[in-house]
Amino acid sequence: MFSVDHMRVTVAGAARSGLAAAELLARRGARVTLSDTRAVVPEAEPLRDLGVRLEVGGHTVATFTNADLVVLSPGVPPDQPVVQAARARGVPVIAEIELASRWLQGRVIAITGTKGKSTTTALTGRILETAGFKVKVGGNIGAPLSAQVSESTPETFHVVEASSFQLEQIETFHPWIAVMLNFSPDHLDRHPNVEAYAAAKARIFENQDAGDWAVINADDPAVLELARRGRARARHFARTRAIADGTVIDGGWIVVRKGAAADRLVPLAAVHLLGPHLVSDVMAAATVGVIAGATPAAMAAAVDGFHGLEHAMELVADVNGVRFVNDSKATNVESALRSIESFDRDLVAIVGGKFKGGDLRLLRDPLRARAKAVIAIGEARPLVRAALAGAVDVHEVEAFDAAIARAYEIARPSGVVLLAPACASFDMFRDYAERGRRFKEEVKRLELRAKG
Ligand code: UMA
Repeated sequence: MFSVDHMRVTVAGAARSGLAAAELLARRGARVTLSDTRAVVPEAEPLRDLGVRLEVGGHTVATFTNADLVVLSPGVPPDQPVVQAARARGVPVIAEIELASRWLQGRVIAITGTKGKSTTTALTGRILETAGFKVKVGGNIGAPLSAQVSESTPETFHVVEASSFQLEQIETFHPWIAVMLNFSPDHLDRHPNVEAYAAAKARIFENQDAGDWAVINADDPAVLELARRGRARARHFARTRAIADGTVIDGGWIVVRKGAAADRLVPLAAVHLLGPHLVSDVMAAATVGVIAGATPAAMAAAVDGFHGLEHAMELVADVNGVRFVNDSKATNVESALRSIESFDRDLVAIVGGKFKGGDLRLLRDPLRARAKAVIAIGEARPLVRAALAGAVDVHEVEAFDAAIARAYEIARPSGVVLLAPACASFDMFRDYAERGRRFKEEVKRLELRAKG
């Protein structure tokens, strides 16, 4: 059993992941220093009672080089000098999910991909719960894995959303089921290139063996390629390709096909999510359900009761015939592309924010075919204009509320206003959730005004 008793452990980043990791480590007997660049971190103060030392206002080299172990929060870039100095001194540097996973007693079902991770993670959790299993849902979805350790039992399924930032720093993290939903360029502000981002994602399969499962999107050639070297048994799902073996759509049902036989899992009529791409996520979750032993009835009931996550293709309101859809979670080009393609016509898309890389020109054709206009917001306004001008009318609007009001005017009388930024939110908001909430507040205001 992994022990940190009396070890000097430095945890970098004192937000959700770092606070949970520091608490876990302190309770397991480590001498913990929690280090953060912020000058004041009030949330960390209670940890002093557990003996945790706080270092605020920056990371000092000694705190990292004198440690026996360094644990990184996902948002802390691993290539910064203090981390490199620790590594150069032979200090192991691991991710918070790596730390937590060393103490989990239950099995890990890890879900990664560029788009749809949170939806699939949440739905997988619901399916397994409905089937009567003991389930904990966490990871990148917002609940650090470290906080699940104390409640982990051998029967627990830990359904873990795993981001590239987390997977980048694993060592022994070993999912019983690893799911890869899709792959396209993202996070190029953090990873040096697409290859590095891909390599981080592919690490989800790295510690799997023949007793494990890899759930793979066979519609996506990049996923097939990244999964090729894995040793786990593969289960494919495909929404748009005909495959002889795996989870497919047939006669209005999600079915699992094996040669000539096909078992019905979930009727498509039970899927209440906006956008065909979300059906792929449902298929991935159902495939995990089959492996874990959930009955089709439990799966169908869970899917039927699932109306999606906040900020992920969330239908906010219908104001005088104009529908408002919040996809603030569409923080990369691929996600925005999928959400735009979910509508047929009269679309007004709000695009922009802090650009993370990717090719915005991929949005040209889909927008040309269905959009009345694009409202460009945030730092990326000029990039959005340069990428899309000529294919669709682009209006640059500085203030977020004004952007929404302009979108509404253009979408009238019966269009769709879609927040699908294709960019991160950090230029204007704390995170995508705040951006989504602000969108919804503004829509509510429009709704009240429209009602007089
Ligand atoms: N900090 C430092 N040094 C640095 C950088 C940051 O000390 O060099 C500090 C900041 O001052 C702050 C803390 O680190 O106090 C922030 O750490 P964090 O960004 O890891 O924040 P957490 O709250 O711990 O959230 C992390 C994930 N954040 C990121 O990956 C950026 C959350 O994913 C995740 O839900 C949470 O752990 C629980 O597991 C969010 C996310 O945006 C949702 N993820 C990206 C995405 O989905 O695209 C990958």
